[in-house]
Amino acid sequence: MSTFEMPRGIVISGTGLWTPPESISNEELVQALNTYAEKYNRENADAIESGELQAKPYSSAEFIEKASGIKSRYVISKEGILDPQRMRPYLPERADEELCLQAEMGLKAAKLALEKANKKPEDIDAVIVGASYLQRAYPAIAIEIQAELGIDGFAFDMEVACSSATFALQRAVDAISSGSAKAVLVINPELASPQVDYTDRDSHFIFGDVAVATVVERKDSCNAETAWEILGTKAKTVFSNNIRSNFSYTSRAADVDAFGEGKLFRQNGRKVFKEVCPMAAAHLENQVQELGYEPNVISRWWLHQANINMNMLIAKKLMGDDASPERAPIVLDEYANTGCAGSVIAFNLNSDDLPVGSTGVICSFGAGYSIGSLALEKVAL
Ligand code: CO8
Repeated sequence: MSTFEMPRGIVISGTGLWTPPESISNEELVQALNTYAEKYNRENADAIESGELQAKPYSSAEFIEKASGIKSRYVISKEGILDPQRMRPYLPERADEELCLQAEMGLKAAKLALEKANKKPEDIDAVIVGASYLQRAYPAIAIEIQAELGIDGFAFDMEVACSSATFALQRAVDAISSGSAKAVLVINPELASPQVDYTDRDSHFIFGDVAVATVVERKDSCNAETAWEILGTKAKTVFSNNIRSNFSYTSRAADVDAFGEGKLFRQNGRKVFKEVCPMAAAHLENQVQELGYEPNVISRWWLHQANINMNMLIAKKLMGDDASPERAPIVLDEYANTGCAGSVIAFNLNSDDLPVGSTGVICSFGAGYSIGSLALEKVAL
């Protein structure tokens, strides 16, 4: 498997970031879980005493920040998550005639990306929505957004967990290279909070909600003053059971509770950490070397945002003593793990300052396992 070197002349001309208005601090989250656990342990004291049930362990804000680097996360709806009687967001169902929540989030990011790229919906001929979870199977969220923007062309949804954005960007590059599209709007509305078990101390702190979008197009049609030319893309998957989400429409036919024990997000975080860091570092080193660069000369690494210690380790493997937050920016402290959106948020917030001629890599790594990356160079138009 080698880096896909497409003909030069395809650029990222703009990205958009939509951040939900509500944020939850570690302290707020921990207080909700600990209140819930206290009540659960009190109400089930006899069963816990007899060994029939396990006591719910308490969470700690200090642990969360030290183990992950996460200080807060944005969510669509905070109140239900922090209610010890509920422990999940409250997202009322919408009528078929209304825009669904994920399409609404994606649309906001898409409009910002179009504005940044100086593009109108009529300039776009394909829409790809990539996300870790999709609110429904069909009609595609991408087609809903396409209709809302009035885009003529084709649209589809895809899921590759944390690599849904980088893999979708690679699909955009493929479509433009092959001539099936001229300008593609890639949208990543990560609606993470409904899949979090907020009663589980191992994972209640990990995720946040957000939406990002990216315009990928031919350089010769680009209206922006500067853009990021795509030098190469690289995607890799290796099967692993260490990160799983098991809730499924087939649960109904298997006579099990779709959201019962073990059906929401779960992972063996230590194993993921140990296995994914070397894989991601080797993947990135190979990619830039295949393109004729040593990792240390790359101006910026917009890495996947799951864990600060993971990012520091990977940055150190790539840049040695030159590794720094300036060269591998961190956004997970504020946004937490936003699935596939993290590296695009890092790019959106930390790329305008770089001069023309700078190089950079957007990279994701996560469930599957999956690793996806795009090597870029800033160009003037
Ligand atoms: N408070 C206090 N103690 C805790 C807490 C807590 N909140 N959580 C765990 N502990 C305890 C554990 O129970 C354990 O106790 P003991 O030693 O008694 O068993 C102890 O602390 C140590 O626990 P861990 O070994 O789990 O702690 P780590 O130091 O390994 O840190 C991490 C845990 C932070 C999870 C870390 O392992 C990590 O980040 N690993 C990388 C994981 C990663 O990147 N995963 C990717 C997940 S996301 C993804 O790929 C796809 C999902 C897509 C969904 C996206 C939707 C938008």
